Amino acid sequence: MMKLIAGKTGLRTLLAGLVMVLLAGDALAHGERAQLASMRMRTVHWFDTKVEPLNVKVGDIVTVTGKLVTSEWWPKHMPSIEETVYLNIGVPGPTFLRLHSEVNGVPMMRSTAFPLGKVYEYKTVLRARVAGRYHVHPILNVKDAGSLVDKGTWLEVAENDSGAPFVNEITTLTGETIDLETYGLDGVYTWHLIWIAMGVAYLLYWLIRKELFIPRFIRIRELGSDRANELMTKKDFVVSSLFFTTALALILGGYLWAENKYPITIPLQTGLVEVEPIEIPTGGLEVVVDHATYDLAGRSLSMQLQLTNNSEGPLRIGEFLTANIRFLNPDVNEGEIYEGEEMVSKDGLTVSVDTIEPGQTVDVELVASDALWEQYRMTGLIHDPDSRFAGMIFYYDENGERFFQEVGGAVLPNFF
Ligand SMILES: [Cu+2]
Repeated sequence: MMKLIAGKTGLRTLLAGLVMVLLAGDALAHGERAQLASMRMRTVHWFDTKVEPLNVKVGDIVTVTGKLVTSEWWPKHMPSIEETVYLNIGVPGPTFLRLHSEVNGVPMMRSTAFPLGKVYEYKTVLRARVAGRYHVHPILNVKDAGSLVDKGTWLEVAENDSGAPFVNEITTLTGETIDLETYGLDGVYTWHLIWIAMGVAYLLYWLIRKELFIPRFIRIRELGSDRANELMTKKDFVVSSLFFTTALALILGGYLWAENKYPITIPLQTGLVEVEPIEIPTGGLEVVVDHATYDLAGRSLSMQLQLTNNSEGPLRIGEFLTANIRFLNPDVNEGEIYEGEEMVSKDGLTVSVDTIEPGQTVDVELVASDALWEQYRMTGLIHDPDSRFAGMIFYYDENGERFFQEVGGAVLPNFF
């Protein structure tokens, strides 16, 4: 019998271990693949994401910069980013301090609103707090819709040389210098202990009375609910009253203690900051999407576009971006790939017309194909009840200057 139990426990431990390993595997992906393909394609187009440096020590500064375009194809069933949105960094736990963040030059410690179809350039300055290896993602928390995540960049944080504990010193408005890592901790511990002691004492009283839920439930069944008051003895009444009075006294005492210890406080600040959006630099290229198909077997998206070049010089299409995946046109060979950047298909884009001359209107086929479609679970877009796609095309003039704009429309699946 014992052996059997031991065997079962062993199996259970093994299973638990297996589950942990599986969960850990999932945690590495941070949900970047979990979100609906249509949501990743039609909400926010993140690009030029740069995390630097990629190797730091505890206490060092890390800067995250990048740009994003809010999609004109924003799903109608999703709460809009034009209401309330908050820029943050997605890392596991409080492993960094966020020292500063800005969008289009405006300080962004509060929430804002992003009108659709515009460009936003952001910058976030972090200080590494805990050693480890992190997948750092810029993230937008959209009110009522949840978080929209950019792709991640691996960042290594090593222990600092001295091994000294991390300090986060600030000077308060009253001129006092405090370390936020430890400030007020004694008070937190003391008050928690006091309340835990109260709770345990109350439980102990009823445990010693040896009458908890089930015996009392049975008694009430015997007596009938109109005689339930008889369960309460005089002693119970006195003890409960004492606990009640002590709880009220502790609440009042806690309040007075805090008022006395921290006489000058201001409430947590909230509010909406306004940001001036930047217009998309379309560079005189007019795009009409004729139709688009998603080829399941070929893991590729084909777009038939009609392009009109209203600019002075020739234009060449260098990149298509959707759901944080970059498909680069190797013939144009423009567009920087940053250190540590993921989800880039270096030769994933083919363009049927190499150069669009000024004044010309041409039909162009764009094919974005790569195994990344499969790897990032983008094939799910064919299960979408409103089959639409959106993405960004990036193009260059003869001097290598970059322009871009969003393309989008209906997409038909192709099963053959
Ligand atoms: Cu990640």
